[in-house]
Amino acid sequence: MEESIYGWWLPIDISVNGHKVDLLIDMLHWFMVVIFVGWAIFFTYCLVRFRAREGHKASYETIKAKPSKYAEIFVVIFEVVLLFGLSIPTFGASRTDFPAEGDDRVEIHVVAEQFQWNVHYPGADGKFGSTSPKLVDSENLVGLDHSDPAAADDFVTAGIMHIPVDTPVVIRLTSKDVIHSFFIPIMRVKQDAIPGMAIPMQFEATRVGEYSKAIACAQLCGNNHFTMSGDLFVDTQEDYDAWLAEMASGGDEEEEEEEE
Ligand SMILES: [Cu+2]
Repeated sequence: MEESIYGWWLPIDISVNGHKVDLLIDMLHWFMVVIFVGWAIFFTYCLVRFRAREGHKASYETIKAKPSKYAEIFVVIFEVVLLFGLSIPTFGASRTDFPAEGDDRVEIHVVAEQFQWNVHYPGADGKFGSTSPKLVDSENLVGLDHSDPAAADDFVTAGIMHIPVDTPVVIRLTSKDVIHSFFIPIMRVKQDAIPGMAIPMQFEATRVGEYSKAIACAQLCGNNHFTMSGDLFVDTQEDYDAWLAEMASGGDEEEEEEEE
């Protein structure tokens, strides 16, 4: 919590794929700077060069010069390179190339509600207990079915997410009520949480730390939308295992959890 995660430019990046997103953002902004400055100079030049003067008559012929054609071809090529060279591969890396089940990965279910992120962990057995909307109440935040043996060691935190460092994390995201958007700027990931859909997303943290309010809701979801944040803890594998064990055995008071 010591470290400020938002600087004057982009937030700190502690994810494996984040630098590609940053490269795209940087390139697009520099491209816009070049175009803006270029057009501003050309516009100013035209205002002076073609101002109304005695003895000059306006011509409505379009320009035949080559430079404008070259500039347009350059813009098209640049945008094709951005799209196929950077955007689509980046999107693919973070949205479609999921680590297979059984691989070294951590799976966590996130259930959004007004105005809180409920984070459901499968416990030591690695199996998520079944859930049902009918079982949701103020105690049972995700509607865990306690008659399911797989649910016995499951636990749920509210607004607190622990993940291990250097391990792919797969989130299955859904919502209890309205559309929310699970946004972790320092991981460069954002995904809408939609009622009735379980949407997978993934990221991998590269740096251990406690990141206060690192999880935000990026979809205006009601009056207290602005309070809908969560703390992210990126732990070493040992710390993560210790936290899981602690939570499975009842946890501490600060963190809400489900017990049988
Ligand atoms: Cu929200």
